[in-house]
Amino acid sequence: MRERLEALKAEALEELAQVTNQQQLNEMRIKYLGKKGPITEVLRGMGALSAEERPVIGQVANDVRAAIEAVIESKQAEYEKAETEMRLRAETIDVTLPGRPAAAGAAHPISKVIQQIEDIFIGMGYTVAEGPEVEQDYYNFEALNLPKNHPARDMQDSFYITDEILMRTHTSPVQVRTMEKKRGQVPVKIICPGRVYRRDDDDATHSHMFTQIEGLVIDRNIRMSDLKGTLLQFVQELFGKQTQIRMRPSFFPFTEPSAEVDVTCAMCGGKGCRVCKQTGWLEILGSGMVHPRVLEMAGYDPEEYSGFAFGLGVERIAMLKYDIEDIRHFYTNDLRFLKQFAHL
Ligand code: FA5
Repeated sequence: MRERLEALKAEALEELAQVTNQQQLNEMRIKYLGKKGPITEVLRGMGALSAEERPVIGQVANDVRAAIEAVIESKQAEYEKAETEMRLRAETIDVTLPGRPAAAGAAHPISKVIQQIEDIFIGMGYTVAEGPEVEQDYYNFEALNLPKNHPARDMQDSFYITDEILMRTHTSPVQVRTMEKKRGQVPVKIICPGRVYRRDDDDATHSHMFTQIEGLVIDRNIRMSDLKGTLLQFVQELFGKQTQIRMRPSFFPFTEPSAEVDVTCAMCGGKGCRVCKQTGWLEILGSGMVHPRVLEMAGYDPEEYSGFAFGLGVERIAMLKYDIEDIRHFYTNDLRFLKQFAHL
């Protein structure tokens, strides 16, 4: 029996020396150490031995088993170490590798220009008001001294939803809504940014949907010079200290007198160029002293109060400030265009 065990040991160790992978090792473990393996079989036959021989052979059997186990364990440890190393190598993270920047979005250039303009007026003590884009004919026209069939309605070709409801053509209805809310109290000092809609044919300087910012100030003793001073301060903050303004007499049914306001052309500094059509000036907004009829309809006594108002086109201002030649760029969602303004 001793010889049989020694032979088993030699055979097992030789076979184990040939083992090259985990699967073969598992098979060896089952073959030599398993319940149906040769060592167990030898041990089962020990009943036939004498009482003296039994512990001796038992010891030999245990030694053989221990020797085989030791080789298997050491091979097992070797494989585990190799596998761990392989996994570590595969999962290594190079912490010195520069990260991939996440693509971040940015506010639309028009939103940014609105923000810049709001900041300037908030700095002068104005608050920001808002009104609906789907508006009543009354607020968009009638309360602004433009009764039905008034020829000046043609100045702003409109999208009507019903006879009485339309897409607002300008931000001026917010003037009326604000005055109604204030119920005759002064001062009123608001700006109102928002989208407006007109049945204009789209071209390089016109869009059927664009953005205006309305301004309205009402108090006692508000004069045309206040309007001029405010607008000069505004354009110099927005375009630079060298910028000048010029007021040209104009007509709006809701202001009297009315003026269109030009700024010195930023491209040529006022000398005359292609952009300003050699005039040195560019138009940016409409303005005037609030018409007494408009004040009266909104609950303000025109004998006691006066005010000025203006309405500017944000896209036109953005085009001037950033040298953009076509208003349609703002609305065609070309990322190559939009990304240029991400840092503003
Ligand atoms: C008005 O809309 C008046 N409500 C402005 C106003 C307010 C006058 C308060 C007096 C007192 P106007 O139609 O001119 O005015 O438009 C004002 C500005 O909007 C223009 O100076 C121009 O910059 C811009 N604008 C007008 N039509 C378009 C268009 N189709 N596309 C882009 N911008 C436009």
